[in-house]
Amino acid sequence: MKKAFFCLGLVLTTLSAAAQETAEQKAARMQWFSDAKLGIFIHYGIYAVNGIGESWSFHNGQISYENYMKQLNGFTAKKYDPVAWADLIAGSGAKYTVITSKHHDGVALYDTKMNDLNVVKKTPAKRDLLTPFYKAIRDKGLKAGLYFSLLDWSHPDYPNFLRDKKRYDNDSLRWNKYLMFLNGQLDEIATRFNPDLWWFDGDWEFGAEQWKAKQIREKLLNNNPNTIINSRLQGYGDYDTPENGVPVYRPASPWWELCMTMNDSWGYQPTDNNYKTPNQVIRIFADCIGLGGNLLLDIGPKEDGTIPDEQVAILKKLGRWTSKHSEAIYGTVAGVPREWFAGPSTLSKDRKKLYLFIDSKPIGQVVVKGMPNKVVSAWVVGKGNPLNFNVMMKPWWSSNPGLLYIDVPEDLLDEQVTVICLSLETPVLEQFVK
Ligand code: FHN
Repeated sequence: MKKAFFCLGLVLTTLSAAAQETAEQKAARMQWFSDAKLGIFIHYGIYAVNGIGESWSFHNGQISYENYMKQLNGFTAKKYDPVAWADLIAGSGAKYTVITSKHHDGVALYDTKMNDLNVVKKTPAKRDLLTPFYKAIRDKGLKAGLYFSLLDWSHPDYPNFLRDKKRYDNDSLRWNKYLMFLNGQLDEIATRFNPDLWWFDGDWEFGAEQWKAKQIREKLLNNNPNTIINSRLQGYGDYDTPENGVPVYRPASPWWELCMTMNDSWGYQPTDNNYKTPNQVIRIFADCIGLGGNLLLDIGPKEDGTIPDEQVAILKKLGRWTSKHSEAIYGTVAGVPREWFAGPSTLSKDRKKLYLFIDSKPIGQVVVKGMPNKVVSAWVVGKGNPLNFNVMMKPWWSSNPGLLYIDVPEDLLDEQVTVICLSLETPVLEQFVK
């Protein structure tokens, strides 16, 4: 009982720095995230043993719970090399990563003290997989995020189990026991890993009141005033998380991140070969940053800790492209309206450099329509070659900005997406930034 009061005390942390944050303070807290642009999501778990759907496969009845959990016996992590993972992630150009600490199946990737359902106690891997990964990621200077499922379909005090089978309805004692368990895990993760970013999931099964979402937020920000929380905390998060659907228009939130699978699966599923091509991934990435967002690109390692070849290949191709075009990517803001340029674009923070992403082979010159800012010079990003340009249809007596034509010789085109930079005499006005 004593323990119960202590834990609830932790949950019900009151007055906090988090609650009093100003818009400027929030913008400062979110700055690294805004600048980072690319993150790598990792769904690593026992579902990789059979190569089936993470958690959902038992919840939806494709496999029995008992057989799903038999995968614990086959989860070896025997070739797990967190330093190699960190190298690959950093090489892709990602500036942060988000790894599953626990998916909806309740199996923790670290040695939680709150129950026995973790890879240390229940699998041949027999070790905490998060600590060495966090070290490797932080050694590389990357930000470290953790995915955590609020719902836990395995926990005996969690109301929901299978799609058509509940454990209970309206039992506040059991629910409070679950909340103590949940908060116990959050406390140990906060203490041991101190994530730069909390990526919650599974909030849809209950409302903010029931989760005590406000208290969770306050607790995590009191623990680390610089941490960031994704949107999936029933209204108490910091940024939006559209999933597997590229926004066409800029989302309402100033901070957002598209989370996206490389094929159609989050975890390792060998039968799913519906991979996006590197070109598609790069173009989607350009769309995201052009609309002021980030891309959180998912990989699903095999049970032994190796990353499927197709996924490695995509990360490497992405890495070549991000490294060549880094000035147009990191630390930029959303670009100019599509009426000006028919493709994604970004702007430097001072809005005096406009980066145009040319994602197909131009027939003739590249055109920018209606931009009032005078161009001082233009070049190919990553190569530096100066480009010729001229303005047409701008009579001296007219305020019409005219048409800006830029020559982009074919031999300067990138094999994926070419980026050109226009250096402007004056900043693009904020009202024009998409
Ligand atoms: O149910 C999960 C799913 O398995 C996966 O983890 C994704 C990643 O964003 N989130 C949930 C669905 O929104």
